[in-house]
Order: sequence, then structure tokens, then C-alpha cells
Amino acid sequence: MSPGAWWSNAVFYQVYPRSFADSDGDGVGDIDGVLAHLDHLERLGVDAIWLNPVTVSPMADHGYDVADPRDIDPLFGGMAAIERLIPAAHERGIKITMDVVPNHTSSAHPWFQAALAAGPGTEARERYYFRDGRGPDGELPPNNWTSVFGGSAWTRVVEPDGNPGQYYLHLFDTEQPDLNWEHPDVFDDFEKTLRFWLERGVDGFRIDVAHGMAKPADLPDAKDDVKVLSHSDDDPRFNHPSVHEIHRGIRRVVDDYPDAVTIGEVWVLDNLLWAEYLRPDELHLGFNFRLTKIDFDADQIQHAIQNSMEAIAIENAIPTWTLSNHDVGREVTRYGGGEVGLRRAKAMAMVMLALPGAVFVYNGEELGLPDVELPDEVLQDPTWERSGHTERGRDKCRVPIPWSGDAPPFGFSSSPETWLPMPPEWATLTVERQTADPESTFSFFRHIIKLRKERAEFDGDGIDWLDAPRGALIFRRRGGGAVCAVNAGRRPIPLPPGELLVSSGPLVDGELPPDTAAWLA
Ligand code: TEU
Repeated sequence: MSPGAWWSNAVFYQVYPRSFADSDGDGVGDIDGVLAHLDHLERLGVDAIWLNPVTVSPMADHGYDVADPRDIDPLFGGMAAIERLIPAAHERGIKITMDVVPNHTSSAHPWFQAALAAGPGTEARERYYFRDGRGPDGELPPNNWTSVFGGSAWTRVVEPDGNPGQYYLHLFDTEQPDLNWEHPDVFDDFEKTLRFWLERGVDGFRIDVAHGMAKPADLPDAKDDVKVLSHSDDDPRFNHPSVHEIHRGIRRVVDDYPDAVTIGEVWVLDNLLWAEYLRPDELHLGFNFRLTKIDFDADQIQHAIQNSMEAIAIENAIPTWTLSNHDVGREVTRYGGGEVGLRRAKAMAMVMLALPGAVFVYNGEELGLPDVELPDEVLQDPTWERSGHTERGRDKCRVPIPWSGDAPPFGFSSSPETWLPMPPEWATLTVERQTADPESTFSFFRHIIKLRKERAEFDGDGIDWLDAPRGALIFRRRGGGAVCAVNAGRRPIPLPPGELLVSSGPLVDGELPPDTAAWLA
């Protein structure tokens, strides 16, 4: 537990760089776009940015396929751009955390290219998972593992002699070969990457697939019913116990920079297994994704929160809360879309921001953006192709942010050809309009973030559940005493006693209507 650390009650804002703001008119967002809009983030009141990958990449998975982890891709503005962003953000009191991708590299990474060229049985292949195929001519992959994006997790290579040869493992896209963390170069190089960015003033890292990396030695088959974009705790592709030694190694490096934070993407459901990642010598924070998986339903919300609190208690860690990200559909749509979806999303934002711990807001959440139904021909997520067009993938929640004006591209770019098309009906949702309107979703977010930060009622690290009418939830912050009530039922409920600080929508005859939350002191 680190109650004094800056990140222990921070509001992180996730910038998906492709979609945030485009400074150079190529239709893709970039780092100078972030720089140009730091005022928006300062107004919103966030403590830190989590920047999705901006390092050198062929962009097969939009940056999660890293070809050089210690340089910035020209698409995002190169090294000079991040060297402008870091001090500018710091001047405004905003920390910068970067995404790092230790589980795999890009197939364009020099190590992988060298491995292909060197051929079977060579030292160069040891940095990845190269295996011979099964069957008489090795025409079957080494095991039945599937890629998270669909299809086999193995791709067969053409050997230097021109013949089909070994297979390599990729838990994600073909262009994302898994690294073999048993090879000492892999950790050494990762350490270099961590120090490289920490020396340049970065305040911490979001660690991609933090429960991946280690694989069981014999690579045993998985169960047959593995679904695209999800996996269970007993899936041999993830959460192998030797991953913890890797996290201890990472922590030893990061501990040389006392204010730096690590946030692991840990898709592990079992609390005991999940908590192992939060041991004092492993990660500082671990994402808990339960709130992204549930309906707007009192029992489910309470269960998700209670479960997260119990999970962090095991290692006396700090909780994290998130309603959506670049992988998971936006909550406005998940909660039913339209006005109802937005009302519920605002109510859930109040639930999340009333809780102790670190909160992650995904860019566009503060504007109440919904998912976008995109036509087939514009889809880019590898999941669409790899699933044989059965899973549309994650593009729906990655559409660029509307900044200003009345028509696409809404100030996101000077080019009308944005990398994903923007819906014309977002004219009412632009940052410009919402900043000027005290009743907007943005003004609401700004207000609740400010209250959370300024009011002593939000101090303390526990919560107590209070009696609530059916369909509603009420909890109180242990310590500060702030009370949060949320009505997920069908009828208005009386407000609990206390001074009303804010509600996510108007009260009705002094009562809290359905799909609405309130904070009381
Ligand atoms: O996601 C890892 C991951 O496991 C997810 O694909 C997850 O299974 C799914 O989204 C659940 O809905 C990370 C990144 O967040 C994602 O964007 C990358 O595509 C992936 O790693 C590969 O680097």
C-alpha cells in the first residue's frame, strides 16, 4: 500500500493517440495533437495521461506491434514531439505514463527479422517461440492455441532455403510474435526501454498483457472452446506462475525512480491469482475490468465493486476503476445507448469517482461519446479479418474525438479523410460546444472531478455499504464520509441524509430518479 503516492487516488486520462487530435493533417492523431489540447485536460482536472503506444511500429495493431521501443514513430511526431509533450504536461501538473508492450514485438523488429534469416535451430530464434509443426510434413501447428484476435496462434514461415519450415507463436496478430522471456536478452532490453523513458521524464508505464509473457514449458493444448477477445483463468496462454519473476525484475528497475508507477493490464478473474500481481515487489496498480463487463444493475455493480475491494485487500493494494478503454465498448452504448445510456454512464462516472483509488477515464468518455456503427469497408482492427468477419472488433470505440465546428472532421484534423469516419451527429458533442455549456457532459465531468479532488469527504481508503431501496446502491467513504447513491431501479428513491453535493441528473420532487446518482456530504 502506498497511500501517499501521487497515483494512489489519481484520475488518469487515457489518450488513444490515433484518435485524440491530428496536428499535421494526415487524418491520424499524433503527439503534437495532445500538446495542442493540454488545456482541455487541465480544465477537466486530470492528474495523469496514459498514452497508448506511440513507439515505432508498422501499425498492424495500431502501435501494439513495436519495432523499436526506444523511439517514437514518425506518424506520431518522432522523438522531438514527446520531448515537447513531457515538459509541457508537467508544467500543467499532468504526469505522463506510457504503454509498454513486453509480451511481443512487431514482426518488423530487428530481432525477429534476424530470427527469420538465421533459420531453424539458431540462437536468433531463441528470443521467440519457434517450433516445428506436427504431422508428417509439419503441416499442423505445434499446438491448438488460437490468437486472441481469431485464427491459429501459429504462423508457418518460409525458411531461408525457400521451403515451408517452422512455426512461430503469436497470441495476437501474425505481425506480433511472442517473445521468449526465458532468453536473457529479452529482460535486458526491456530494462533498457524502461530506463530510457524514465530518464526522459516519463512518470510510469501501463504494461500491456502483464499476465502474458511467461508460457508453460511444454506449451500444452488449450480447451477447445476459446472465444475471440477473451480467455479464462485456466487458459495456458496466460497467467503462468513464472510471470511473477518477470514482474519482480521490472519492479527492481522502476524502484530506482521512486515516483514512477506501473499499471498492469491483468485480465485475470480469480481474486487470489489477480492479487499476486500486486504483491509489494510486483506491480503498483493492476487494472480491474469488472466494471467494463457488467450491466447497469444494482446487484452486478455492487458485486463488481465489492469484489475489487476484496481483491486489493489481499495484498493491501490500491484499487483501480475503469468503465471503458480502447478494447472495450463505450459505456453509453453498453448501458443501452441514447439518452438512457448517457444518463446511466454519468451515474456510473459518479460511482467510479466516489470510490477510493485510481480512476481511468477513456478519451471521449468526458464528452459522453457512444460507440459508432462503422461500415464493413472501414474496419481496421485485425480482429475483423482474423475472426473471418464474425467479430467486428474494437474500431467502434476508437473513432476520433470531435473538437469543434459543425461537421466532420470536427477540428480533429485538417483533413476530411480521418482514419475512421466521424459521425455527423457528433456536432452537438464537440469539446467546443460542451466547454461553453454549463449543462454539458463535459462540464459535469469537470465538476465531479473537482469535487473528488477538493472535498475532504473523499478521503480514506475504504467504503461501507448502507441500506438502500431495491434496485439502488448507497455507499459511504470510510474516513471522509462522502455518500454516493445510485438508482438503477425503476422508481425514484428518497435521498439518504446529508448535504447534496451534486447529482448526475435533476432530482424529481426531491427524490433520486432512475438512472441517476447523487453525492452527499
Ligand atoms: O490487450 C490484451 C488483451 O488481452 C485484449 O485483447 C483482451 O483480451 C480483450 O480486449 C478483452 O476484451 C492489449 C491491448 O490493450 C490491445 O489493444 C492490444 O491489441 C493487445 O494487448 C495486443 O498488444
